[in-house]
Amino acid sequence: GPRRAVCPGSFDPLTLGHLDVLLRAADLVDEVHVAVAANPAKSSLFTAEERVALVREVLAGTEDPRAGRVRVAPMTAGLLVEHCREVGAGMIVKGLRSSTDYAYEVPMALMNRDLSGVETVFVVGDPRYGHVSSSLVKEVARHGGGIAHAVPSLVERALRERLGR
Ligand code: COD
Repeated sequence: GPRRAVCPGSFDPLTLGHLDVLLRAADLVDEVHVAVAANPAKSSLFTAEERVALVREVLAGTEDPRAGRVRVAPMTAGLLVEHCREVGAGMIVKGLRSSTDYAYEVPMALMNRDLSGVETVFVVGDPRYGHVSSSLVKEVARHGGGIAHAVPSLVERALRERLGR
């Protein structure tokens, strides 16, 4: 059958760093399933439905042929490995920006493999987006700074609307 990978995250909101990881994951497998999670440790600016819709709209608007192999859904299962089982994926693909990401990601990768055998594959983030995170983008946008270099234009518009600018 088709090889499937899950790309999980909060995507609050989708950045160009995320988009690069999703499209590069699509180079590795037949189907990428973006799992939009509710991260209880973070308070979100966009609802899960809004975050899913933004990722879908951005993918639908890109000319990149890899976008056609990427699906987007909310993560309904509590555990990521359970979501992987539900969509039939044996692989998780994530992006690494720095040693901080590595330190945060490795225990989760080991736990997920221990729980279910699912492998986590890391792509090294494009250095153009090494400083780009959803939280920094929100903070800069909140204070009126420019974020056009960090997020797709649809997301930039959604942020301006949400923040009333
Ligand atoms: N360049 C490269 N990679 C990037 C960039 C960038 N500029 N920005 C983000 N990324 C990567 C991140 O490293 C991450 O891998 C991914 O994109 C998503 O990032 P976020 O910030 O949107 O998502 P997170 O970190 O909040 O997501 C955490 C999860 C929801 C994946 C995690 O909490 C989880 O798996 N939860 C489910 C519950 C569960 O199974 N828990 C047990 C885990 S062992």
